[in-house]
Amino acid sequence: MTADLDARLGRWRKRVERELDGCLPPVTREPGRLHTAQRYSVLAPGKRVRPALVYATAETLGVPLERVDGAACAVELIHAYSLVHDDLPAMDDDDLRRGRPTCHRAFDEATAILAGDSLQALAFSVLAHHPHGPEPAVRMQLVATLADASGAAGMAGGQALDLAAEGRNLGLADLELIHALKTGALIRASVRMAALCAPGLDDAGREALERFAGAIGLAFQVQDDILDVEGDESLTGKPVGSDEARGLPTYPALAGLDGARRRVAGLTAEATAALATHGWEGSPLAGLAAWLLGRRH
Ligand code: GRG
Repeated sequence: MTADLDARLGRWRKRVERELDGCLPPVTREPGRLHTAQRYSVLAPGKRVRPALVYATAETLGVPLERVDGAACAVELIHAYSLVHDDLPAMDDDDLRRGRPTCHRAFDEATAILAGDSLQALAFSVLAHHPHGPEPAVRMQLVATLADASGAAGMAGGQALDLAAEGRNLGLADLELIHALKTGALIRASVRMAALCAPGLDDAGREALERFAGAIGLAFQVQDDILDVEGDESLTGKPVGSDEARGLPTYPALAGLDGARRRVAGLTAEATAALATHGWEGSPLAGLAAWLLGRRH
C-alpha cells in the first residue's frame, strides 16, 4: 500500500469513527445495556471498508466529505447490525467477531437482537437528520438506496439465499448471485450514495461508477472466500477453512483456488476499465480498490 493511501485510509477511518461515536446514544442514557451493546458492536475494530468507499468516491468526485458523513455512518451501521445478527445462534452461531466475543456472547441473545434492530433504525435516522447532509430530495434517494441494498432485494435476501444453500450443490452463477446480494449490495450502495451527493455528475459518470462498484462488490467477496482458504488466522480473525467446514458455498470450492484468483483479477480489470472511462484511474477510489482486492485480511 502506498503511504498516501495508508494516510487516507487512516483519516477516513478516524473520521467515520468520530461520526459514529457522535451518533450512537451514550451508555449513561437508559436503556444503558442496549446502548452499551450498540457501541460495543459498532466501535469494535473493523476495517471500515464501506465508509472508505463513500469517502473515496466523494473525494474522486470533488464532493465535500461533510456532505457524505451521514451516508458513511449509515452504511457502517447497517454493516454492524448485519454482523451482530449473522453471528446469532439462529444463523452462524459464532463466538468471535473482530477479535472479541460476539455481541450475544458478551451480552445476551435478546440484547444482541435488539442491538441489531436498533442499529438498523439508527442508520436511517442518521441519513434523515445528519446536520451536514444533502438537501431533502437527495436524502430521500439515499434512504431508498440504502433500504433497497439492505433489505430482501439486497443483503438480507442474499443472506436468506446463502442459508438456504448450506449443504446443497450450487453452480457458479447461483453463488455469484448470493455474493452480489449479501456482500455486493452494500458495497454498491456505498459508491452510489456518494455519487448521489455529487450534483454535477452526469449519467455516463454514474454508469461508470455502477460498473466499478458491481465488479469490486463481487471481487471483495471472492477475495474473502480465498482468504478463508489461505488467509492468516491472526489477520482475518477467523479460523482458516471455517466457511467450507460449515458447508457454506464458496468460490474456491466451486472454481478452485486458481479459478477464484482469476475471477478476482478479471473483476479488478473490469473495475479499473470502468474508472478509466472518466480519467479516474489515478483517483483515491482506484487506490482503495487496489488495496481492497489485494488485502490479506
Ligand atoms: C443478518 C440480514 C443479515 C445479513 C448478514 C453481511 C452478512 C449478511 C453477513 C456477514 C457474514 C459475512 C462473512 C459476510 C460476507 C461479507 C463480509 C466479508 C463481511 C465482513 O466484512 P468486513 O471484512 O468486516 O468489511 P469488518 O469487520 O472489517 O467490518
